[in-house]
Amino acid sequence: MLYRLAFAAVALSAAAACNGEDSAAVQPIADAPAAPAPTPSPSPSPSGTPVAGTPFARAVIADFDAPWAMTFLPDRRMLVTEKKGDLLLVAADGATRRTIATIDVGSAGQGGLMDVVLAPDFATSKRVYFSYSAAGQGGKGVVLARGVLSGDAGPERLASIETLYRATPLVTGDGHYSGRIAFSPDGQYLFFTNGERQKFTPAQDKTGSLGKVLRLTPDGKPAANNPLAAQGFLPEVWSYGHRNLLGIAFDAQGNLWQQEMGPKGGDELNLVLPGRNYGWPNVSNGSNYDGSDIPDHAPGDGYEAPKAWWNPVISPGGLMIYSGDLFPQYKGDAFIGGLSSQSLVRVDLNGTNASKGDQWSVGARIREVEQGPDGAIYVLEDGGDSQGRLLRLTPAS
Ligand SMILES: [Ca+2]
Ligand SMILES: [Ca+2]
Repeated sequence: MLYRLAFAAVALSAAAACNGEDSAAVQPIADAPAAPAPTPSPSPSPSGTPVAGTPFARAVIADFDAPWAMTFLPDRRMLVTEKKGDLLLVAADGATRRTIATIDVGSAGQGGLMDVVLAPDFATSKRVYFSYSAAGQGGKGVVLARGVLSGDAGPERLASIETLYRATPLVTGDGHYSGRIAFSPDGQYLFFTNGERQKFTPAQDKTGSLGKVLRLTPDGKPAANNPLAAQGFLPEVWSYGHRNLLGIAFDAQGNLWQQEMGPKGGDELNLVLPGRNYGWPNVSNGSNYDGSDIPDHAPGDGYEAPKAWWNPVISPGGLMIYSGDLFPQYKGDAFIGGLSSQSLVRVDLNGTNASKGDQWSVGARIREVEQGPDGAIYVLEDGGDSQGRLLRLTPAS
């Protein structure tokens, strides 16, 4: 029960009923009281410090300047994005790093260099996909791009960078870009999230990509036979009625899951089904920031309801579905990084259903959750506009 009490304290003190995407309040994780000397263990290493109230031991791997996302290379090195535009190639132990690309991003507000994922055929293609915010005529929008990790002629760098897709329309402001990327298990499709840019109604607008999940080819073109084109939507749209989608991932059964930030309350974990309308801004289990009500999701309203939702909010910042062996009890579960809630959240996935599991207070805004090749859980602290750490979580005992 300790973690529940700890979380309750955080929720009360941090007014966590509002989503904290805009908040820059950052508290580093305090080191736990002096731990006994670590007993040698063959794997994994390094051993960590127990985190009170959680089943985890924590090792600090590295820190970064406002990190946003990460992924692992087959050789266990890591790619990490920093919001201001640097893409870093980081040694597996975190000790060394190299900037392999600097992207010209509009890093104001929530904009910046955002997600990074490997191509399904990375072993041969060396392709790396990423997203960022960029300005153009009429405003700003999220962009999908890719490059090739090249080290043939000296130090590794990201070469042959090409823009694949640009959200439309460009609008003012610096919020709710989303920009998360997931490939389908067969590698044929790229799912790309476009947030509604804090403009509400674009999520229901057929003529734009905002507030949508898109299904693209790996070249960034609309995939064939998407479900809403016949109804007049853009041909790349897979589902709509979304708000700010900061996590998207497939589970081992091939189900696609997506998390999004609700307004004042109403954060959602959704099962993404083709052609469905997820309701924003017409329905939400939260309410508007000005206090006005929004009708809740309700049976028969025509909108796809979330499989799990949160009030007070957790401010979901990153999504990972665990498939490793280091935490056998969590295999198949979803892990969500909480921003304003400063927590790591676990959700039980059972087929196409989900139920809330644990919410561990960790004392820092969590932007990204990733599974390591060793089965450890890696989290990136958000850092606001300053330093955020990469932490490696292993079983506490
Ligand atoms: Ca990632
Ligand atoms: Ca919804």
